[in-house]
Amino acid sequence: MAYAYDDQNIFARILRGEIPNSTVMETDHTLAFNDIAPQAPVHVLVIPKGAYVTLDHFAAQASEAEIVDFHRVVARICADLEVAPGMGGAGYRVISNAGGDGVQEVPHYHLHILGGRPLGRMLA
Ligand code: DGP
Repeated sequence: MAYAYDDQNIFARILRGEIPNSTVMETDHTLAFNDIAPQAPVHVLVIPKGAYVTLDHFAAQASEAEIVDFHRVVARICADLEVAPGMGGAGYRVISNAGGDGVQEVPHYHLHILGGRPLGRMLA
């Protein structure tokens, strides 16, 4: 089985500059931008620039440079937006939806960073 990447998905179009976005941070390998329908005061989407569908696809096939860069961007955003507990923030939640059961709307790997309010329990 191979991962099938649809290069017409919305985030691929954002990466090509075909659709505007509210960029929070950009590096050689990673782009982070505000979610169009924020669920919390901080709701940032972090995406690799490479063509990966899900977290497992990214983790299995991205280079170490891409994987490290992606997570460093997550850390810098959590610090910059003052949600990182280790940096004096009150906390955050990271979500990655995958596939049909995960209700993934956009088939380009992304992490949601949510914060800026108490997020409640997600798992019982
Ligand atoms: P999901 O694939 O279910 O993890 O969620 C996709 C998220 O992407 C959802 O929270 C809404 C957001 N989104 C969809 N289209 C756009 C867009 O064109 N711009 C931005 N900034 N966010 C989008």
